[in-house]
Amino acid sequence: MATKFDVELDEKTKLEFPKRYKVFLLNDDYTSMDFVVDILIKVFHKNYEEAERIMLEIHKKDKGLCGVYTYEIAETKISQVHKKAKDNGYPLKAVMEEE
Ligand code: TYC
Repeated sequence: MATKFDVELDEKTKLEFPKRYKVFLLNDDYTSMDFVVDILIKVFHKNYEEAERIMLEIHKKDKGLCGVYTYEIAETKISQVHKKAKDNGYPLKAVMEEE
């Protein structure tokens, strides 16, 4: 049975869902298709078919959705992409947008 105490507790413990952020890869003229597929598999946990589909979508439409995450996870994915790209001499870029 709800009491005055229960109502006050509910107001104080109101929970908000964390905001979610879409992470996109951007097209460029220099990064190899195989490298982008590899990034989609290793960083974004896509299977080969899905990774190839997303890579071709980016290649044709200039950007493609790779996943939706909380802010810190999105930021980590972007850092991982930029580090792997830099280590391999590619200019591949990832960006995030609030959902
Ligand atoms: N456009 C690149 C090429 O022709 C391939 C590519 C796809 C690059 C997706 C970046 O996010 C990207 N080699």
